[in-house]
Amino acid sequence: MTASSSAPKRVDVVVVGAGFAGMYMLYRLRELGLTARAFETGDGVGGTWYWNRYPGARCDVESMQYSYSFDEALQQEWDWSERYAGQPEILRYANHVADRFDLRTDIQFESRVAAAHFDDTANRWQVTVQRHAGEGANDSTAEIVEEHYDSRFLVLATGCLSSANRPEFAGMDDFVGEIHHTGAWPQDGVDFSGKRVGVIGTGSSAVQSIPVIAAEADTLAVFQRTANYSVPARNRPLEPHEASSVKADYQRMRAEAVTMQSGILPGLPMGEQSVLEVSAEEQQAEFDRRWNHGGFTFMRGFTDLLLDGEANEVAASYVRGRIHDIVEDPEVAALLAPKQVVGCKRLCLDTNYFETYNQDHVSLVDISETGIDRFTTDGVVADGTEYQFDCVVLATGFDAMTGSIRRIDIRGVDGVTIDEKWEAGPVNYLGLSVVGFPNMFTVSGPGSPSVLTNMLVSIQQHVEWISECLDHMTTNGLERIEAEPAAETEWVGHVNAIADQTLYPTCNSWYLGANIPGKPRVFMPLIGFPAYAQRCEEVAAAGYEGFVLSM
Ligand code: NA7
Repeated sequence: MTASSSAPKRVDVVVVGAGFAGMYMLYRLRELGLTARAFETGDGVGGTWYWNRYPGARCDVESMQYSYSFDEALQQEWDWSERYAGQPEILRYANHVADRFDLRTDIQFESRVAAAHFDDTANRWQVTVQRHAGEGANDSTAEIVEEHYDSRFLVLATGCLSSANRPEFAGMDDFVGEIHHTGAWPQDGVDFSGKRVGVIGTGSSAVQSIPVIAAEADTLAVFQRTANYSVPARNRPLEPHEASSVKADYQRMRAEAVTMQSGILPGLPMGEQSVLEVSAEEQQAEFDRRWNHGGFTFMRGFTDLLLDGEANEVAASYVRGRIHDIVEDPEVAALLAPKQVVGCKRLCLDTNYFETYNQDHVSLVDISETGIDRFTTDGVVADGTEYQFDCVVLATGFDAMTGSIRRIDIRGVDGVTIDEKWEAGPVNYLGLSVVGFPNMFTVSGPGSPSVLTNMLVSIQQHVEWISECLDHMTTNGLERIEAEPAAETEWVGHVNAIADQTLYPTCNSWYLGANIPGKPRVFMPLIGFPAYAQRCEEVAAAGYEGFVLSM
């Protein structure tokens, strides 16, 4: 049942989402003196870190770097307990930020932005928000109340990995056990003790959760469609002196991080030569050093690992060798050893992932040829065999980067929907703007470095650029900003040309949308943060080159 509220409320900006992007956007809008309202589907802040509560969920960027840098007192007062922060701690941090800056008063929780239609005459967005009313908010029979907002700007802070990919396997509804998606995990957790558990997927969420689930479950079977590369995270408690030395030098470190392609300071110095220029012994020693250090630094020892197939194979075969060393059963090791380019699908960081397959109650089911056939009342059928479970975990990832935008009914000029506009792929200008959708901004949208970087770094850069743009418009009495078609075309070509110089387009990754049936195969993120940030600055300095601004 749907009820509609009265006249639209007028605000300067509607922000969609209250993750790290939405929260910082609100903060900046307040500083500009603009009225803003953020809408969030969940009942709390944190975005990705609100939803991904699966066991073992952890950030792959080191905690001292995965935080906001815009407020000196904030970065000095917050204490991280581990080298890589776990989800509960990141969520506490998000809540701390919300409280510290009193952001909740401008956030409406349990409220979904269902539609946003651009009024071409008034240059304003008409936004429809849906929220469940009263008791039983999670009950589908609860009344849905629609509220309407009339806003000058629309900021989509919807997150890159927030629209769960939930494959529709035949017979799923007949299954009598529990089914949980890692990206929409129950707030109260899941008790696996004494249970027969199946995990579908072997991406990052699976790699992080499998060792933790295995420690609790009676039996665990993992269904693997594509073997994935993972290197040890080497997570550990942070020593007090490590945190204090970073804090003493935070400003310099943050400034240096943004000169890195990924916006992340490397744990070990970056390599300066091709892996093919050094001897086999030197290759081995360098990979050993990085493997033992832990983390993404593994891929940063040589200059060409993601540029040259032969160079990549040296790193790939090193990881395969490690998998064979760790996994005792050679047949299981062979199945776990990936064949594709290493780093092409996002590299995973783990804590005892491959070791977990040495436990007697853990098994690996190869579905590379057959896929999942169907669910039954008691379990899952693959390759003609039924596997019985009490609980199945879908670690099947996300409709990344565009999913949470496309599920909103967004209509721009002439009523064109964002779905229509992006039918052949998410065209955009600077990953910030889309032709035909004036006064709308995407934070870490497709076409920007986003998921190839420390997200907090990219979010801050985008939010600050958008804030300065809105300030410029307000100061100059400008009502409307829209990207020019030629700029959009040039930008899409630029993003593709850079990707094509690398090995990224060679495998079926979610960067390409290849994990979602029917999604256009387009490399969505832009490689390289520093050149991108510089281009954004130049565009602004040149009076918003590539945009049309009008009264
Ligand atoms: P990912 O990395 O997209 O992994 C999803 C996994 O699920 C991957 O192994 C997929 O196999 C598998 N998958 C997806 N659909 C199916 C179906 N229909 N049948 C069988 N297996 C399937 O998502 P994650 O949540 O692990 O990680 C996402 C990002 O979050 C990660 O990169 C970090 O940035 C954090 P495939 O490889 O497609 O054959």
